[in-house]
Amino acid sequence: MITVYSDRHLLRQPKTELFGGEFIAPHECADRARFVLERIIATKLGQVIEPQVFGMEPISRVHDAGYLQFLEHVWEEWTAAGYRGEAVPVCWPARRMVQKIPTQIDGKIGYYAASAETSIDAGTWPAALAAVDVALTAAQHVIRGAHGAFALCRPPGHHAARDLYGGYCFLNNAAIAAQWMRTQGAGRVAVLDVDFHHGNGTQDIFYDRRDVLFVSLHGDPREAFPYFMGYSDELGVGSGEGYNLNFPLPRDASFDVWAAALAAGLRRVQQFAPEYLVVSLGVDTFERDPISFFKLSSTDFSSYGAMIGRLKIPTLFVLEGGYAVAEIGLNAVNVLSAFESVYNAAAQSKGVPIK
Ligand code: SP5
Ligand code: ZN
Repeated sequence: MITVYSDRHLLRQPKTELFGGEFIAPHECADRARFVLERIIATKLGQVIEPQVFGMEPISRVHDAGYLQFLEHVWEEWTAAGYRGEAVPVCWPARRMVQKIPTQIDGKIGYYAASAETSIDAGTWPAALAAVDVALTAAQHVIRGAHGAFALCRPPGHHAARDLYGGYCFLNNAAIAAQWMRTQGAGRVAVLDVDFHHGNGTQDIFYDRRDVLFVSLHGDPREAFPYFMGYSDELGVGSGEGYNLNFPLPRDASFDVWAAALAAGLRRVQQFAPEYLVVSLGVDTFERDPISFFKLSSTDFSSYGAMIGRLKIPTLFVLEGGYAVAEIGLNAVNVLSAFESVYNAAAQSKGVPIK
């Protein structure tokens, strides 16, 4: 399987993450991408290529124009205000308050932030743009006939909504890629989100649509970030009703419980019969992840990669979370290799040529 990767993720190197009332070293760090890349090379998963540049058009189809202007200029406005630290919101348009966009940067950042752990630094915007190019380049490989492709994205994207950042995410790489597949002619695209956290951004973006199915397995929002979305009664709205499917799972859910939910989600995907599948691949479901509470072992990642491969739907994998940095490469690549070997075995037995 081909991997798309860009060094430009190194432009985002925030020093802080607000956690438990302290500014700590961020969980979402550059080493994550380095360890995944090293594992891909060590296991010879396949070629690693640079992204092409796609520009703003595919991004504008998913994100709000004012939000994109904000992200592009937040750092210069923050530093122009005289602040010496990284950009962090302290004030939000909470319940019953007015949803107008302030002109001052503290007001603006509060308007566009969904959470405060995600510090913004000087290189955040160019890094986020590069991550989108990584996702779109990998999507292009799938559109051109690859069974699978891996977008080694950093920063991640699934918490970014149309006009909200947070949860370490700014631009929704997976949603932008799924929309681009539609723009390029695919009738139906499914997004399967296996990150520990609910993909609130992706759900928000496609909530009123029936052309993009969203299925997410995640920690119960009563107990886990993003807390305010991800319940099982969120089914979609308008013509999108029935095209959003959430599996909130309890603390310490075993792999058997998790895999049963995945099997149910995959049955819905099969019934939907999309041209392409986009997997938001977070590996923070791992038993030793520092901020999550599922209990998957490294071999469980192979098991579920095989389950996804048995669908035989051309699949774009987009990296999301995963904060047990030493094992992030093992766990992510276990999913990809198992997907690939099962997909190829299934294709061979049907006499379909292997790409
Ligand atoms: C992409 C992704 O995985 N984003 C995750 C963002 C999580 N941000 C909030 C973290 C709060 C963690 N609280 C954990 C308590 C552990 N005892
Ligand atoms: Zn996550």
